[in-house]
Amino acid sequence: MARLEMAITERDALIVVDMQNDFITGTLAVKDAEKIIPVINRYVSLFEEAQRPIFFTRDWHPQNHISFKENGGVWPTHCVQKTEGASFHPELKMPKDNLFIISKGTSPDFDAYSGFQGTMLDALLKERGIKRIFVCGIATDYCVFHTALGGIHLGYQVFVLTDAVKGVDLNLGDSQKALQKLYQMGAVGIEL
Ligand code: VGL
Ligand code: ZN
Repeated sequence: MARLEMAITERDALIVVDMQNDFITGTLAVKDAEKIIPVINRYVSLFEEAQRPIFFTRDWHPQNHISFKENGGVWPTHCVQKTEGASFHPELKMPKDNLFIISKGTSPDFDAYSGFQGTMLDALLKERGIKRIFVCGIATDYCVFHTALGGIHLGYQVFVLTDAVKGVDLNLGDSQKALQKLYQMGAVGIEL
C-alpha cells in the first residue's frame, strides 16, 4: 500500500513494553513471545547506535494488586514487584546508557495498561524533545495498544514495530483489531 523511507532522527525514542519473565515464560505467558526477543534486541542496537533514548516499561504490581484474580481482578498473579517473574527476560539486551525503566501499575487500587499512566514517561520524552515514538513488546492487545494510544493522545507520532510485538488474543483477532484501531488513530505500522 505505502512505501516508506525513513531515518532515525534526534526526535525519536524507542519504547519497549513489558518484556518481563511472567509475560514470556511465567504466569501470563504470551504465546511465542520469546520469538520477538532477538527482533527487539536488534531495534535496541539500532537506537543505541543512533544515540537515542530507550525506555523499557515494566508491569510492577504490589502483591495485593486489584488486577489479580485473588483480589477480584481478571488476571493471574503476575509481575509482582522484585520477583523473578517481574524481572526483564535474561536475553533482553539492555543498553549501557540512555536507558530508562518505567514502572507502571504500582498502586494496589489502579491498573495501568499504558506506560504513560501514572508514570514520568511523557515528561521524560518531552524534556528530551522527543516527537516520535517507536513502540514494541507485549502485549499487542493490552499494554502495547494502550501505550501507543496514550502516545497518540499526547501528540506523539507513533510507529508500531510490527515485527516486534506479540499479543494475548484472548479472543481470536484481538491483536489485529488493536493494530487496526491504532492505524485509524494515526499510528503507522513499520519494520525497520
Ligand atoms: C499486561 C495483562 C495484565 C500487558 C499487563 O503488559 O499487556 N497484560 N497486565
Ligand atoms: Zn499487569
